[in-house]
Amino acid sequence: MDLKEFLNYEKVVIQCHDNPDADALASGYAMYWFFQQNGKKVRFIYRGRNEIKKSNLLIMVRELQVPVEYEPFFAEEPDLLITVDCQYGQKNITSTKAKKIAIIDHHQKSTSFSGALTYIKSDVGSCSTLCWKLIREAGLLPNDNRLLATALFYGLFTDTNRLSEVSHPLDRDMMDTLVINKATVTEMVNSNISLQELQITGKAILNYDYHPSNKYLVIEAEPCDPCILGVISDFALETENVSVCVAFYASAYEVKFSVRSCSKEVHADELASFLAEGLGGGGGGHMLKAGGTILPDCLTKSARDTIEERLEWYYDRYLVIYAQHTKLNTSTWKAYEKLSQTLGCIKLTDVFPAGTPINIRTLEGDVDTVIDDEAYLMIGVEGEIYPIKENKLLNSYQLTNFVFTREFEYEPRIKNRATGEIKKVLAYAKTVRTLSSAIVFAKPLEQPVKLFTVWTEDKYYSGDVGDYLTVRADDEHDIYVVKGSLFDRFYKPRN
Ligand SMILES: [Mn+2]
Repeated sequence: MDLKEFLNYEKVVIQCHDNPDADALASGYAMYWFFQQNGKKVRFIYRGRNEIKKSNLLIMVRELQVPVEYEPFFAEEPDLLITVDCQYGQKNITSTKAKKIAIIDHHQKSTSFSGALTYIKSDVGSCSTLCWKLIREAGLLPNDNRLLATALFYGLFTDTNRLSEVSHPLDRDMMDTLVINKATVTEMVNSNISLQELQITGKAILNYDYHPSNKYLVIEAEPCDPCILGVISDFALETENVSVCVAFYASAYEVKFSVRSCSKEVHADELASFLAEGLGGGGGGHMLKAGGTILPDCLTKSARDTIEERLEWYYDRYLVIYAQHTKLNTSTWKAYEKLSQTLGCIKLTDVFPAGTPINIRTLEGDVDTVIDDEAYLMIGVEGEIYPIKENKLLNSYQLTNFVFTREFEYEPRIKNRATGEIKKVLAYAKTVRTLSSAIVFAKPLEQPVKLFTVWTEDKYYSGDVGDYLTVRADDEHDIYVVKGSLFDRFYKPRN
């Protein structure tokens, strides 16, 4: 989506969802500012039955001068209507007539409305992040308006449970870049919960549902600000013999839930996507903290029954393998030969000098390290990035002088932590080729597994039915999972 194309429209209205939250307000603010800076007439409205009354949002509108107007009876028909943090045609936004409609959102795509221009990225933490990206691409610097920058930060902050559920690198880029009014954020953060919500928190905790066999807790709250769910689940996880907690509420518009895990056998983000799968929502987050949404229309029973049932499935479905202590009986498995592959690699001293402290940012997360002469980065077949030492690299791969190219959803970047200078990696990437053709035994999985490999004792890899469980012929503990869709590309049956 290129915002500059929108400058051809005469009358532009931006609308966020009814009962706006901080992310909706910040997103609309960013769009409003874009048109205003380009000398266009623009309005930013919200509709619905309720006027903003939460105290943190009142502070936000007042202190950050959010140019939003409450227009329950809006009757004009703009040339362009941009809906932010929601999708035109859905229940949570009152419909406004318009000649052209554009949608910017970070929720799961669910609009059936055709003919709209859409920019929907459901894996980022806030719509503010998307608006921040769009207005930068259109040539504006959000930091030129400190109040807007603060609003964008607060939008991400509240939509990701105080940043604890942030996982996308774009969200991190925005967090690192924005220059904000800290005092205003502190003021908003400390007016976040009303006394009534404090009571909701207490009542919810009294009605917990504990499952001793798998040590998880399910807590239902009355509909409330989603941040309350994070408060409840963070707090409840501190209880002894509780290793996973799911807190949720069900309102007419959505079921929101928050997942916390301190069990190494349960990644919170994986459980969150499992709970929401096929139910019109999605999840975000990381191993320890995650959250998600389910659309009530997709439920065939109550939200509580659905969540309880899915939790039971989740615990029943996996076989857990600790590769270090496991010998698999591979006598009936087929033998395969590993095919030669080309991958990418980057010598880190080509990017910054040895001794430089760096931060590597990828779709999978951030890594901090210091460059030394032996340090390389590998770019795997699916674009995943991981560090590797020179001797290990030369043992398995042959370096070539060919340039390496590929498309990334988010191109990894390396930041010099001493100077703040940021470089993208692709310009430094060369092609490498595998040297040996290892022999492996492999078998398609009949049950999902969680595999702790020899190298990753505290983090598991998930394999689903149809993926391959693979063991190197020369090392029975070298067990790993290969995606079913990729297996034929990497291995051929041995004759
Ligand atoms: Mn949002």
